[in-house]
This record gives sequence, C-alpha cells and structure tokens, in this order.
Amino acid sequence: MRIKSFEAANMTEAMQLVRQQLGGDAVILSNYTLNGKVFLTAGVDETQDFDFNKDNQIQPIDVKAHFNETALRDALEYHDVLEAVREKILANCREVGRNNPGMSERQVLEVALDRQYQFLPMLGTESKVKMFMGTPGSGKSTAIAKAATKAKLRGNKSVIVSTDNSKAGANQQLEAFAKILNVDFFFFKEARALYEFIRMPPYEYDYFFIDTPGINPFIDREVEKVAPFSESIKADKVLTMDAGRNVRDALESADIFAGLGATLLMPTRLDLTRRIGGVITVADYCKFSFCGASVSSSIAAGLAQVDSKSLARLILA
Ligand SMILES: Nc1nc2c(ncn2[C@@H]2O[C@H](COP(=O)(O)OP(=O)(O)OP(=O)(O)O)[C@@H](O)[C@H]2O)c(=O)[nH]1
Ligand SMILES: [Mg+2]
Repeated sequence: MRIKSFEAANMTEAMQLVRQQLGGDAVILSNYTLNGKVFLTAGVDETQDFDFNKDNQIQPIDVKAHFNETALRDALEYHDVLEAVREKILANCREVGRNNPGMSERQVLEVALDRQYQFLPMLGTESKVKMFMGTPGSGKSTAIAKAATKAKLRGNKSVIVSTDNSKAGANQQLEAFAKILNVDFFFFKEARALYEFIRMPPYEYDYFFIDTPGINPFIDREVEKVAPFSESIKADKVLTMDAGRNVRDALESADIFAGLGATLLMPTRLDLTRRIGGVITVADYCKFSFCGASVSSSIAAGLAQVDSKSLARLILA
C-alpha cells in the first residue's frame, strides 16, 4: 500500500497529480479545501487485499472468490463514476463481500454505500434554516416548494425567503406558490437584512426555506451574489444539482458550492437522467450528505428520499 498527500489549486489538478504519481487505481482516502486549495490524500494497493485475523497476523485474501465484482464494476462504469470513487466503492464492496459471503451484489452495494455516504431526510437535517443554492434552473425553487409543502402537510409552520434579485420576476413564482400554500414569504436584497430576520427571536417558524439566485460558479462575480447571504447565517446549505451533468463539470461546480458552505446534496431531474456518476462522485468528493432528490417537475410529487437502497437500485437498474 502506498499513501501520498497532494496539494493543488483545484480538484481537477489534484486528480491529475494522483493519477500521475499513483496511477489509475489510486483511491482517495480524504480531501478537504482550505483557503481555496485542495488537500487530498490518496492511496494505492499494489499487492493484495489484506485482512486482520484474530492473532493480528496479516493474511492475504483472495477477494475474487467471494462475489462477482465485475457486475458492480460494469454498473459503476456505465454510470461514469469517476475512477477514484468507483475504486473506493468497489474496495468497500470487497470488504463487505468478504465479511458476508452469502450476500448478493445488490446487498453488498447497499451496505458499501451506507458506509461511504450519509443520508438525511430533507426536513430532518440539523438546522431548521435551509438555504438552497445551485446553478440556474437546477431546481432550487421547485425543491423549496416541495419541502414547504411537505412541512405544511406535517403541520409545521414555515417561511419562504427569497434573496434572488438578479433576474426579473425571479420571486413571482415562489411568492405565488407561498400564497397558494398560505406560507409567509419575504424577500431580502441584502445579507444583513436576512441575518437580522433569521436571528430575530422568538422563532415562530419550524422551518426557514431560503432561495438564492442561480449562479454560474465559474464566474467569480456570480459567486459573489450568493456568498454574502451564505456567510451571513448558519443554515443547512443544500446544493441542488441536475443529476445528469457530466461528472467532471459536476465536480468542479460542486466544489465551488462546497466552498460557499453547501454540505447537503439534492440531485434533481433524476427522472430525466440515466447515468448518475456525477451525483455519486460529487457526494463522495465534497463529503456531501444526501438529503432527498427531485424526480419530477410536479410539486405535488414531492421529494424522493435517497438512501443506500435507492442509490443501489439506481446504480444497478
Ligand atoms: N423533469 C423535472 N423537471 C424539474 C425538476 N425540478 C425542477 N424541474 C423544472 O426545471 C425548471 C427549473 O426549475 P426551478 O425550480 O425554477 O429552478 P431554479 O433553480 O429555481 O431556477 P432559477 O431560479 O432560474 O435559478 C422548471 O421548469 C421546473 O419545473 C425535476 O426533478 N424533474
Ligand atoms: Mg428559482
């Protein structure tokens, strides 16, 4: 086993270094972003898999004897999961398969995904303040409408807040929706006003759903439209991401939203998507927890829950 740490300007560059120095089989062990730089630790297993027996002696294990890795590898390749993440999932699968020789590929994958990813219900995340961010048209407002509907159905009181003053009529859709749902609606142009509103006690709302302008994360001045709002408050920050985006674009884009504070991932347009490699890769690299998914443009359809079972089903479909 060789382990090496890398420092690079961005994730793409870091991945190039990993490939150059450790080869295509390298697995990412950890990564984080600090002051805009990516720090990443990767490793490569050049011999065999090992397991520790009771006597703490190392014994080689014939991993192929236990389950059919090829089927899982083929599925992950079909979905275009980035190599390093694919290998990490397969390594987890091997270990699960080793410990549970009777398990099917699907069961092995489910357990492996459960180890590798975190899954939270949309309304059950840590903070009652939920801020949605993403590229234009990625489904932020639709997701808010769906979440607010669910909250309403559960008897919770929520408020919808827009901070989107970047395009004409941006708020009309959400405001009209809030009216239909009989939910309070506010619009704040300035981060300061949002901050004052959120911190104003006593909280009479069970949930605050905050919409932000859709931005191109590759343009700094667009990022600056969301940054002050994100920095001004503590919230669960949700990245809505079109599930069908190609994996490398998705990763570079998501990395910037992670820099803006996003820790939760909500894949959208799953109904229009066959290959979810972007989603799987992004969640692993950026250490996002899944918090539901959008599988329809219809608000009545609500948000779908994402867990290891549904993710495994999508991968093996
Ligand atoms: N098929 C499908 N359409 C969706 C889904 N989510 C959103 N849409 C549609 O995608 C379009 C954009 O959705 P919005 O919710 O307005 O996206 P947004 O991120 O708020 O867009 P901006 O505010 O313009 O940045 C709308 O036509 C939605 O109906 C989904 O899961 N599936
Ligand atoms: Mg919107």
